[in-house]
Amino acid sequence: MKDQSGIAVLSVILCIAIMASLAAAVLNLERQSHQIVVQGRNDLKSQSIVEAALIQTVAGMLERNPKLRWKADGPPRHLDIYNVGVVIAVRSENNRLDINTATKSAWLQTLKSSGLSMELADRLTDQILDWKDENQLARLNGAERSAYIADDRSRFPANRLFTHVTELAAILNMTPELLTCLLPSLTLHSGKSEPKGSFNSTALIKKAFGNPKVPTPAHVTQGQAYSVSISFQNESSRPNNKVEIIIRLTGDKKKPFWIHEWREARESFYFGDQTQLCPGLQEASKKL
Ligand SMILES: [Ca+2]
Repeated sequence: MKDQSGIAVLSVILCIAIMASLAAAVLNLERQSHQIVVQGRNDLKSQSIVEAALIQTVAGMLERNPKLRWKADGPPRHLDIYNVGVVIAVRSENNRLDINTATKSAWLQTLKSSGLSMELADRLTDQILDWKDENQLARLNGAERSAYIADDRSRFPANRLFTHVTELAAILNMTPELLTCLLPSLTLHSGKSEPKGSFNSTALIKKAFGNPKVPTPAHVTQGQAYSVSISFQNESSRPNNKVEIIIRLTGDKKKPFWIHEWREARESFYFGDQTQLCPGLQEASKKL
């Protein structure tokens, strides 16, 4: 009995230590890199709910018992945190197109599926690839610095990897309508050559890369990036609180995860309507 109770106490202490390290990681990272949260979230209760939800989510993803461990890409979870109902969805960033590592064919497939003609999809793909490759040699349908100068642009191809998905706005033939359509399907964090179409993918990714009809929860993997979307209603604050946090599980016990991005509702791409394929885009694409 003594041994068993000793193991139980040790287990509790270990659990508390993990939770404390997760909490410290969240607070540290938030202080370091999320001024927007500090500026925009004056409601301390809402902030506490988001932090608690994130800690519970990561703790669930790191749960030692495989049967209890949280999976990704399944139905959303409903938790009660500080007497507030919170909905949490964990999605693999592999469900999105990585704008730095996607192949030409993956871009073409995505852009064609968004409703662009083959010709327009081909042009934009070459322009996107020209923007991020190191050289100044324009591809067949692409554009380098001289094309931007001829179009009176003040921003020119960076000739390096993208640093944020919204950087695509500066591409020569990108339109705000097309970018709005694409953003929920894009990432910087999968490192894959093409996305995986899962039940939780956007309508665009499903159309381009597979269209599963039922949720297929997947085991989480150390080293991979995940989107954690958290939404809840807190009576004492704004009617709808929505936050999307992109994290990466590190496999390091001292720093179990990193936060890549922390998006408030207005800039979170996962809270838009993802069941529709870019309404109105056909009209917008005629301007290209
Ligand atoms: Ca280039």
